[in-house]
Amino acid sequence: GLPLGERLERRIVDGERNGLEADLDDAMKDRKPLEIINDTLLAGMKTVGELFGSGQMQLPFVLQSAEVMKAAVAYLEPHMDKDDSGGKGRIVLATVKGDVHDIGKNLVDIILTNNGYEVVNIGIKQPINTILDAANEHSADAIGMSGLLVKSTVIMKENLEEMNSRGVAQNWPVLLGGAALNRSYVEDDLADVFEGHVSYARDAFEGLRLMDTLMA
Ligand code: B1M
Repeated sequence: GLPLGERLERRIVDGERNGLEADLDDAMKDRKPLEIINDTLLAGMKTVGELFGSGQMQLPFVLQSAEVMKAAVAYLEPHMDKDDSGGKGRIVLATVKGDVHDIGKNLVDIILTNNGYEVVNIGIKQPINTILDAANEHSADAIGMSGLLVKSTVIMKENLEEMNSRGVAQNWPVLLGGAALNRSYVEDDLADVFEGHVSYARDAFEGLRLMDTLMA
């Protein structure tokens, strides 16, 4: 058969869940859970995105891959190093209105939670209203929005404009992430529009670094 790393990557691409746990146990013998996610499982999801984007893979199979990815992350999560004191600050995290993609958002949740933040993860397809209500209700220190669709980049802009018009732009620094964004769109275009502080996180680890800077 294939070497373990390649086999795990294939599992994501093929959406093959049988035997997943045994392979992950083997992989954890010489790699940390986060290394397995970053170097192997995410490579599989990237291939899925390419195959789907080029018409070589149909949506139901993408969904199966996403489910195997989620199962793998859930299995690895208890084995991660953690400081889950929650004492470094509190962030409300959401996938924006109209967008169901949540694997990246949930990874951000795990990384922040395991590194001392309290994360209020309010789920997918969240309108700005709900996001702001949650930020108020939980006295959040920051807001994080995720979105993978090109459409979501427009929604994020509208959300920031809505925060301006409600006069709450200064209340929470905003972190944005997701595959359709890029640094200059966020840090040049959106930062120009927004009356508060907005920054771009390329991945979950940059999200953590940004939070560490913002909360320092
Ligand atoms: Co969708 N999908 N999908 N999809 N899907 C994309 C995004 C797409 C690029 C695929 C493609 O065409 N190549 C494309 C968008 C194209 C566009 O907008 N131009 C697309 C499409 C078109 C769609 C549908 C419209 C398909 C349809 O119905 N015809 C539909 C949309 C439904 C909707 O949202 N209304 C749809 C549905 C789905 C599934 C349900 C099948 C499934 C999602 C399952 C789920 O999430 N529960 C799915 C998947 C799996 C993908 C791809 C293949 C993989 C996404 C993923 O999980 N990646 C994706 C291809 C791609 O992204 N290139 C695709 C792994 C994940 C860890 O990465 O979320 O980027 P990501 O997170 C990264 C960083 O971005 C960052 O950190 C993470 C890494 O550390 N990050 C943050 C993310 N959020 C952050 C927030 C932060 C900080 C960092 O702070 C707040």
